Amino acid sequence: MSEFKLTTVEEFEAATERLLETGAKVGADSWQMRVKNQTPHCKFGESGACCKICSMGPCRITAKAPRGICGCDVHGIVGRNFLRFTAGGAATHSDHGREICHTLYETSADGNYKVKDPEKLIRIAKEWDIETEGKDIYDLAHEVAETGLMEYGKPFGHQRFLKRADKHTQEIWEREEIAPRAIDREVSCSLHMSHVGCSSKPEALVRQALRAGLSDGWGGSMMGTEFSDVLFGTPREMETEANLGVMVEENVNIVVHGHDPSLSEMICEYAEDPEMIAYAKEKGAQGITVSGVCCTSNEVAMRRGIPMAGNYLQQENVVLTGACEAIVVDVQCIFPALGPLSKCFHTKFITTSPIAQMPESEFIRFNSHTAGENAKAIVKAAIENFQNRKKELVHIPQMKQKASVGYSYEEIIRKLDGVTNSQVDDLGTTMPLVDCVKSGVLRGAVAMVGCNNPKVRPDAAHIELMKKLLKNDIILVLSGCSAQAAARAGLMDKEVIYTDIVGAGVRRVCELADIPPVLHMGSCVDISRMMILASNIAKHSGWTVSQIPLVGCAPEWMSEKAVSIGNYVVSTGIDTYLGVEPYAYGSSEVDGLLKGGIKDWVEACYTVEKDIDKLGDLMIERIEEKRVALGI
Ligand code: XCC
Repeated sequence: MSEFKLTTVEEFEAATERLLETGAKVGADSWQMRVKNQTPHCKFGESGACCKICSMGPCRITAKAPRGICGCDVHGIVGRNFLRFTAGGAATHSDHGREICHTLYETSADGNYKVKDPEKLIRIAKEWDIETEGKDIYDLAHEVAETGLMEYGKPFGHQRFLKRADKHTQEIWEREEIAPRAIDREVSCSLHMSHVGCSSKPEALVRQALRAGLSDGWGGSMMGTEFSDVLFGTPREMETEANLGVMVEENVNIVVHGHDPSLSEMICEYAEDPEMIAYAKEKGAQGITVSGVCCTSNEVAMRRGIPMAGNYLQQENVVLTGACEAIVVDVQCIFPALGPLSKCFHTKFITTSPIAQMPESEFIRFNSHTAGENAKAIVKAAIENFQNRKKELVHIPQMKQKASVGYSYEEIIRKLDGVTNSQVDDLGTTMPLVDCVKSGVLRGAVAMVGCNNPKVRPDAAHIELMKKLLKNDIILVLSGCSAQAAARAGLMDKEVIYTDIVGAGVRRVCELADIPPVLHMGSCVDISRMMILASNIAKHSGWTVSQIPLVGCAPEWMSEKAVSIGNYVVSTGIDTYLGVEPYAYGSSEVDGLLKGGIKDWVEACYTVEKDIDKLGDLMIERIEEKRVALGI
């Protein structure tokens, strides 16, 4: 067995404790303190039984007051809240996708943004019946971008990308009337349905929640992923590192945080510019290190090998190192706490998007026309800030692991092709993977995704579940903060397969395909890559998606986006396991639909289990049940 050692959650926690001591010295607030102030949480809010959709209330449902003033019962109230929660997530992902469409529209041969993957662009154009012959690649990019933008508001028809799904899944969407129409329409319709005096029937509200989720996963998010690939390159296997130890004390440290790669890609470009590096040296540093937090980090790790400093609940830690010259953010998952926290240090907290404006930040408005100038100004400001460090506050926990990342759908197929070469469609085949599952070398797969949530011991659920599943010969595909938890622990180092953490079957497959046992597929929007993978497995194997020994899991989820994701994952036929309750348990009807009833519609549903070990057992059981049903 190998010498390789995982970093434990206890080691993560000890590093955080040490950083919080620095925080205490400078009077910094922390999420750990705020959690204490906010606990216990309001039970009405947590169970979804509080309605403040009109101003007659707020109405809170109890045994003594079973209906709101309008007469809506708890099932209607919880259902409306659940739908609004989903709509918030679908809007957020999809608006990110829309921004990427706009960036694609702005590409030009001599501009800030170029087409890096023309093949993918041509493939999408053909899929969308856009003439490609004899067309300049930038004219084509503009036409595809405009067609993509139309997907948000088109008056008729359904999302174009639905045709990518296997036939059976498409038929389910059609039959259940959940095939998403224009993305903005699904979000608006969700708000309309949940307005005072509209729907209060749980079935109707949950059905729309599924449709809104699908407009995200097979609409906005999928465009976000695909067009980011066209713009910045489709991820290929790449070596990088993860955890706070990727920050370098002698260098200017710039941390990128958020979700939209348009900004972080530019920052990375300029941080590599010899002129900027020389300037950093002039200011007393040895160089410039860019690292990342949250999904922006995943984006640049997947395409450039930029190291991942941390995930969602590590964002304050990067500032607490005292060695962060600038934390540069775009949109989503950014703590407003970074404003006051950065003031306790020399750190510049730079916001860049009109979508995410925060007090006590420096706002440098970023847009595609001025992207180069903006990025250069940000890198320069960080360099000039190096001399303002308070040396006595600097402490970077010396903790990092190697990680192989970059497993887009295309890259997974390429890796599988290395094992057997059997083309099925123009993107290759998933059959080697299917054969491993059929033979039992792999028992199945889990798509593990999502955030950190202080309701769960941070990162512990992700990492412990991954270890349990790997031991049981279940391979994992990951995204978002789950992927970063794995990378920080060392589970993305290919060496991990030579330890007893990994079962013999997973080891064999990983050795043959030369992959780590947990595959980093990207950011939150890249869960759309997982949908393509699942549908193509269904197409190639002849199974339906719901028959594949595959489940989804978000053990530490927290955001509205996560619920939107969950809804499109179950609606694609993949049972989904959560470690945190959605705000829906106040209604037996809504709760019952989510955890069982919707199975009659989409062949999959949710399971919620807060005991993480049990959650793992339930997933393994489900995978084994699916194997028995398939007779494999
Ligand atoms: Fe945000 Fe995408 Fe959640 Fe992480 S996982 S906390 S949503 S960064 Ni997507």
